[in-house]
Amino acid sequence: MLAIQKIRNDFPVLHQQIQGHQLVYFDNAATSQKPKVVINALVAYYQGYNANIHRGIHTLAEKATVAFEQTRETVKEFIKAGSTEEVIFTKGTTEGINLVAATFGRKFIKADDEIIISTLEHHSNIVPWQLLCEATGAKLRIIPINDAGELDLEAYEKLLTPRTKLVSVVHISNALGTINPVETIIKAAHKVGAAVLIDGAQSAPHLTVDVQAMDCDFYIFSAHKVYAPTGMGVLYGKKHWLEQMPPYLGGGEMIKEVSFEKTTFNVLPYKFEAGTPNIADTIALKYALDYVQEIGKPAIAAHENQLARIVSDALRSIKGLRLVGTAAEKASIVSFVVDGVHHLDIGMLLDAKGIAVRTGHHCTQPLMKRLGVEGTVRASFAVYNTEEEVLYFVEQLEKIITKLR
Ligand code: C6P
Repeated sequence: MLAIQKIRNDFPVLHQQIQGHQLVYFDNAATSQKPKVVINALVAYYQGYNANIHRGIHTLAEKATVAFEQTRETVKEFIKAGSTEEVIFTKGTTEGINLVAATFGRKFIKADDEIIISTLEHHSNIVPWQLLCEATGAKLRIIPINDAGELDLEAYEKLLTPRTKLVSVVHISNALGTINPVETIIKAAHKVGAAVLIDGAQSAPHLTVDVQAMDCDFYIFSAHKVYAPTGMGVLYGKKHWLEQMPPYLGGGEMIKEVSFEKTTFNVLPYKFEAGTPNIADTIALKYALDYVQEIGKPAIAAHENQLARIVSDALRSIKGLRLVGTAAEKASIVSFVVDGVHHLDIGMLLDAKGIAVRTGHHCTQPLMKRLGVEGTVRASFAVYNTEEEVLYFVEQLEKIITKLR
């Protein structure tokens, strides 16, 4: 059992009233709240040792550089990467996927090659590949899903051919909560020689991730969904791929030597980190990951899943309400629609009771189309949510639905 009240005290933002009601924050799949240790780490950096990194020999620069690189070490442990050379800092999941599309794509994807994604993907794991296909003449193939929101693995196996150069799939669907069988997907892709990118935006906060055991070629996540600041993310890539890929952005830090005739590039991971990075937020990420590890991901997941179970069970008995996404393997995301009631109206009326949920297409328009809905109401849970909040949510939702009908 988690000491929830103690955990809640670590998150200052939770202790406020919204429209006269205690805030209930169920929009954690969009971004999670930040514990004091993370906020304090930002303040400590700006008040105590703000300096650029990897450049100066003065004391503050050295201190900032050490703290920045400590985060790389912590991330390496957090996802069980083989070395810190394989841990590239980015702005977030979106930038990480675009980086791979631009660089792996430029090097390894040619006309008539094929890239496989799935129906479950977030727009950031669709559009970069469409742009790449337009530029190269490669083709995009889509793994279909069943009505529960699970990938059709038989169809996937049929899509795999020697032309497949990359498979890029989400680990946990942000819209439905489906947990994809990534090990099976990766094994099958490797059999035809394709590399695999896992969009870990929703799995990094909830699942224990071991990129080496998983054997993915790339794993990408955003710091802000793991209790760390926005504007910071991680791209893990197997060293042999990263070494062969051309740089993404050109500029300071990513070079070894520059002349007007020719530039040589820095070693990994710096080859992919041009310009002054997001130093404060990167430093703060270490504090967020340490916070998560101290509580323990299995304990966090068990708690969140229990909340999701209570909500799902309660919602099933509401007439006219349909859960969207009922996969056997699910994370703590509950999406639903209500007959005759617009999801936006439900979201606004929940907000009036202090409850924050996300409504809309969740940046997964093709998925929404496949499921025959325009959008859903989505409640997503984090370590600081409580059973009391979940029961309040169900009670308020029932009242809202009765009123709107
Ligand atoms: N999903 C949500 O409310 P960025 O914006 O780069 O940090 O992450 C993009 C992204 C990519 N893949 C998945 C599976 C995601 O869930 C997200 C972000 C948020 O669901 C905001 S759209």
